Amino acid sequence: MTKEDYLELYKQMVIIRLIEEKCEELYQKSKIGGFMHLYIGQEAISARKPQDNVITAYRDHGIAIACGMDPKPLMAEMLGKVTGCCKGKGGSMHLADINLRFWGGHAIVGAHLALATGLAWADKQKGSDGVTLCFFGDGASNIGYFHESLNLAAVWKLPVLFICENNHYGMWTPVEDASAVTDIRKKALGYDIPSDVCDGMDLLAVRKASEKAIAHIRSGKGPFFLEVMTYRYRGHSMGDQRPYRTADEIKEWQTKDPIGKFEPVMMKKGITKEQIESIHAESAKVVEEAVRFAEESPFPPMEELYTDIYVENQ
Ligand SMILES: Cc1ncc(C[n+]2csc(CCOP(=O)(O)OP(=O)(O)O)c2C)c(N)n1
Ligand SMILES: [Mg+2]
Repeated sequence: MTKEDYLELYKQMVIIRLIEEKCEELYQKSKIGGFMHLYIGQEAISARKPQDNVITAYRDHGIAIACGMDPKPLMAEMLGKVTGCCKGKGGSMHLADINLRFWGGHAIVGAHLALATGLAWADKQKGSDGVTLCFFGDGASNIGYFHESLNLAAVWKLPVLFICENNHYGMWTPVEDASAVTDIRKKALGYDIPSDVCDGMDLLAVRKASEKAIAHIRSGKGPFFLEVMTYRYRGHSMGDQRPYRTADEIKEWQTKDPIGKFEPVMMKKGITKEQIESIHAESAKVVEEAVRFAEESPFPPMEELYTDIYVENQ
């Protein structure tokens, strides 16, 4: 990777972090409604160049940015405004933009794995060399859809990368209390899907592992399973006071912060402290402008209640 790649990916992580901190603030001021799940701590996983189909669960803000979504329609969607990526009707858990091949955040745990399998099947039918990147949590691996999707993807050798973001908890429940195996990738063995594991707090480690996995899939060998070890600093969703984990545990993970950890790596590559500081200043401006855009945008008109419900036959 070039110096420019490092700068671009770093900026992506910083923007995600700042957007999440801003969303937290706006939620506390009741400007954002509904459920909201923050990605803080998991930025290194989604930070990558836009490519292929991407689909994820409700913890989707960072992944939307990594797919190339402009912070303005993202923030407008958070505030329920008509200029949002889903005209303000999706909200935090349902960001989507199919023009970016970002097939959205999904609130039903595990359900989107079946959609990912369908997207990959469509690519295979069309003879395209597209790959579907499907992000989901450790908790989702206990759901029936997970097993059905892995099975069919393996039987039909579909081009799908299952990326399990193992942040060690499903809501308040630690992995070991909900899953018979704590190395989630072992579940892929049951479907003869090859797998790998990497450090999700390390941007370069995630890139290396995902590039290897994607090359495997693109060569026509069928699905791959990547388990990414990570941690969310905030609660499961807003209002979660985190009584189920200690302050020391959170602090320990914060010493491995994906943004902080990447700075010395950038400096070794010849990037200066001033360049890093200017990325922070530029990103803060981008987020500020996105919030202003969202706040100044109108709410959708009442007629919007009746649109985008059914797809017209074409
Ligand atoms: C089918 C279904 N069951 C239960 C829920 C409630 N629920 C929402 S998030 C969640 C935990 C999922 O944890 P994980 O897959 O590890 O994702 P994370 O939130 O850690 O990113 C649960 C049980 C749901 N949304 N859908
Ligand atoms: Mg989890």
